[in-house]
Amino acid sequence: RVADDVRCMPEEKGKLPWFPRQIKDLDRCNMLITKFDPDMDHDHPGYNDPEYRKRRAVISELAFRYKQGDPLPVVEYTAEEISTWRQVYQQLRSIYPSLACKQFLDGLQQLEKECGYGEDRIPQLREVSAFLKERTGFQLRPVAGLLSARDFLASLAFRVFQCTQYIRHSSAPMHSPEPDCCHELLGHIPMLADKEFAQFSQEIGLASLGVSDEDIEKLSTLYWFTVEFGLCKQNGAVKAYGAGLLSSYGELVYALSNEPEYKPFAPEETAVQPYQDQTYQPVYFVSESFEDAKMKLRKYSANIKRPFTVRYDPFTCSVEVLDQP
Ligand code: TIH
Ligand code: FE2
Repeated sequence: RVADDVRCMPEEKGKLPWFPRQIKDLDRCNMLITKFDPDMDHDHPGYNDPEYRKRRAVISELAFRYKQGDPLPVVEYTAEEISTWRQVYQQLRSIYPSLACKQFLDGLQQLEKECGYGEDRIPQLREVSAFLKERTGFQLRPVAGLLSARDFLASLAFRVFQCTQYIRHSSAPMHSPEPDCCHELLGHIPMLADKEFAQFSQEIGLASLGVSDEDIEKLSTLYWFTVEFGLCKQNGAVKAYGAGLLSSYGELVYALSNEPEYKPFAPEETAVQPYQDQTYQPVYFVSESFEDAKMKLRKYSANIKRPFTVRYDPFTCSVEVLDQP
């Protein structure tokens, strides 16, 4: 733990913040944010449910023990957990065709056909990771809860997606302020099966390596308004591609109603837009297309001050650092 604390100290003058160079280094990218934890947050629907908290602790332990390259842990879900999943799946599945973007619907259809997705069981990270690896090279690793932005973004640089494995409390299936397996499996995974979106995600990750805390804040805000809560135009209609929308029945319906404000996606402005992490967003950003979002993000990233450039080497799963002073 001491090493971690030192690593997270505010950057010393002139020294680059540490960042992972090899996929193995992701074992050190594990700084959790506990603000939505059921043991810490009195408003969490599981705060007064000791059984739920015990279950969370068991599943967290699996993530704490995980090392890069280990087989992904398998969780045997209880009947109550599967019933929460069923409710979430049924509700969302019925509105996806009219509200989700095409890439998402394609990904979900493949997962239903080839990866055991359906309302009767919660898919295991192990099988989903193998599925993604074949599609876009993304792989999963288990995480015990909400990660710090720096660590979460760094893993994307390696096409590694850190996934929670517990499920939301049964009393609140329509929205959760913290990630859970419904959010990962329904929100993120279908999108990560799309090549263009996978590349977009990795590029945000690569842009984050070794940048200042201030730039991490901006990149994580960009991530928030795209990967988590992004909307895009398709055939003249606005559709959802953000995982935070695609895993929350309540917010998906709200986001595509005429209640919230829409703004065009423009990285310089989007990066400094204050955001809401307790409940629904008051404002969403709409991209013309993924291609457009990717181009704009690339332009934005190229302007972040960093005394070196990075390149990902897929043969060794490592980041090469070029032109370092
Ligand atoms: N609000 C999402 C849901 O209910 O599934 C979960 C999260 C999105 C972004 C952060 S947590
Ligand atoms: Fe997420």
